[in-house]
Amino acid sequence: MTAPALLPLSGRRIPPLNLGPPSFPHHRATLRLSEKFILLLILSAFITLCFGAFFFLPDSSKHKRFDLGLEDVLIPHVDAHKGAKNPGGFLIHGPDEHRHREEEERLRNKIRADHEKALEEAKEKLKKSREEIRAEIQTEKNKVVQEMKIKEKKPLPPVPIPNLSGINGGDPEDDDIRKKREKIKEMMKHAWDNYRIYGWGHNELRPIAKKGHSTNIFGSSQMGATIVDALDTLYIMGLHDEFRDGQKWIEDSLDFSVNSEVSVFEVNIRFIGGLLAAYYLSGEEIFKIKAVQLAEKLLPAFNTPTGIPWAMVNLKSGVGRNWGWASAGSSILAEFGTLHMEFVHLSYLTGDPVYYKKVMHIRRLLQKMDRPNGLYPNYLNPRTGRWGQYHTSVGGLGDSFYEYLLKAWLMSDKTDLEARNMYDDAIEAIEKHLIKKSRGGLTFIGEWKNGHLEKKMGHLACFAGGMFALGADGSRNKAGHYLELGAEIARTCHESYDRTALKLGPESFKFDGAVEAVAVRQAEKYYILRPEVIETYWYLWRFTHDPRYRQWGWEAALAIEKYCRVSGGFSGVKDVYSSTPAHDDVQQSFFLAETLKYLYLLFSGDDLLPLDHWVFNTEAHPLPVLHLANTTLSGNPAVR
Ligand code: DMJ
Repeated sequence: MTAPALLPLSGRRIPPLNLGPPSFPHHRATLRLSEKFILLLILSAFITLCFGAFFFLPDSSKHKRFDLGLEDVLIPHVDAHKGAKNPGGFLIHGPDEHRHREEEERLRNKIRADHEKALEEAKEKLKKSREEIRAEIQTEKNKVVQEMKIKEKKPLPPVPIPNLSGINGGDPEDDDIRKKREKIKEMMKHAWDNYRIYGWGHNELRPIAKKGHSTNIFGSSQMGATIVDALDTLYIMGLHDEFRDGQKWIEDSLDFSVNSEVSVFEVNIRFIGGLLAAYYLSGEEIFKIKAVQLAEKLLPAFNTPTGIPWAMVNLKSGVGRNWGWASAGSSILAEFGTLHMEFVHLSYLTGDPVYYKKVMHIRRLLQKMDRPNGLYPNYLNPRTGRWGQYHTSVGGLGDSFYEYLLKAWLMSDKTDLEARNMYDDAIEAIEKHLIKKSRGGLTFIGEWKNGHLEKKMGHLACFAGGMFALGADGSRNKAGHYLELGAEIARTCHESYDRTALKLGPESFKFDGAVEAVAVRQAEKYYILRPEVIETYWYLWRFTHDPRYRQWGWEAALAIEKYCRVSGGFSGVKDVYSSTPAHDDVQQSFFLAETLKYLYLLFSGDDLLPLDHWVFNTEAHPLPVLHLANTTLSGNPAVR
């Protein structure tokens, strides 16, 4: 990452003000009702004028007519010499002509009466007090909201439900492991209960100040990010009362019709991913409906000259833009490249290929581009379709793009070979140019910047240990090699934890001469409850059953309990090398979505969410494998 101090969350940063233009048609009804009355008045005045002109002008039939064609269609008229014309343009004579005049008169009277009624209503409105008008607007608003709710309840088309085995269970036989699992569940309850008390509905929690918290990635609205992110963890832990509380809040209060500029990537992985996982686990339709509503709001972000989405979109106006700090106005690889899983599921569940087409378009575009040294740079300009700065990283800004190539293949029941090939090509280039061994024998993943390798690895890049292990099976005859590589990355990341005072890892660490796996700059010494190292332990545990991964995971859990737990929840710490660390006073939503979920899975049996049926999105939301071979998602590589 380029500026870790500014990257408190997933490595994406601080957007400035929203300069977006007006609203989306969808929401006008609910939010512009007062304007409706003004418009009504103007319209009435205009109609009065038109009618005045129409009735007081001399009868055109007695004079020379300017036949402009349209007139025949819009107003039935009479030709003085040749008889009347009906609306279709045929000539009418004798009694027919009389009947036609009567009909015309009747129509005029009706229009006049309607118009007068509208005028009267408008006058009545103006006589009312401000409060009365406000109350009426509120009633109308409520009506629209009610109608929308009814619409929301409309079921989406049925699709074959994928294999959902393993959503319960995982009870460990070993007593010690069972106790550890129980402890993780208790930590989850502590995090959730405090959020419930002090931060309910806010995006995140300040566990020391004991109040709500949010950041720019969620926009300016309270969208209950922690609720949505935590749901599936609650579900698999059997915390069903808490799950139902969250569901109720989502039903009653989660509203996407807000004038708020959000990160497309973050909202996709946390909200759409979280809602879809909650839907698959619980079968509750509301989650699917909300996911689809939100996805519709993200679609305008793709309205760029290239189809590469903007980083941010205003949920109300649909106006998008990129982070001010991104090189040359670029979109970020890890952001526009981390939509595939959720978008394929959206197309699957709705039967609407629009989502699928958006992500496949991104893939096509990337396939056509030159890649320096076979590497994907992190920045791509959505206007020109050209790379920005040549910076490549498997940590922040690049990370989950590679993850989603592999997971697209896994999620398609291994039929999306195109994605698998792109993944294999990408990691071969990464291994060649970015992965090195330190003098002390630690394998690390550096970053390619300005033509040279920076020997620094971010906490975010530690997820790659799990990714290499997950992708070992199905690789180009190198399964053993990738499993080993995954294990080496896990060891390095464990070292980055072990070499600190708190036994928690820094945000990024260096490999420079005598310095190995240690943060050097003060701004890189923080730990914000991130999951990546524990995620890697869990994947390695599933594939090897080597007890060291459970032991390392337990060390991390104890350290979190000891140094991050406070009375109001869990907080990040500012310096993992200080034995008396200051807290940052933020309980990140991904702590509940990912860190605690991976810990819980680490101490569960493999029958809970088995990896041949479930693929975890980058926010640890499990989505089922789809058997797409017989499904029509136009352009689906499995079908072609
Ligand atoms: C999460 O939001 C996701 O894992 C994302 O891909 C990057 N990292 C954060 C947590 O560290």
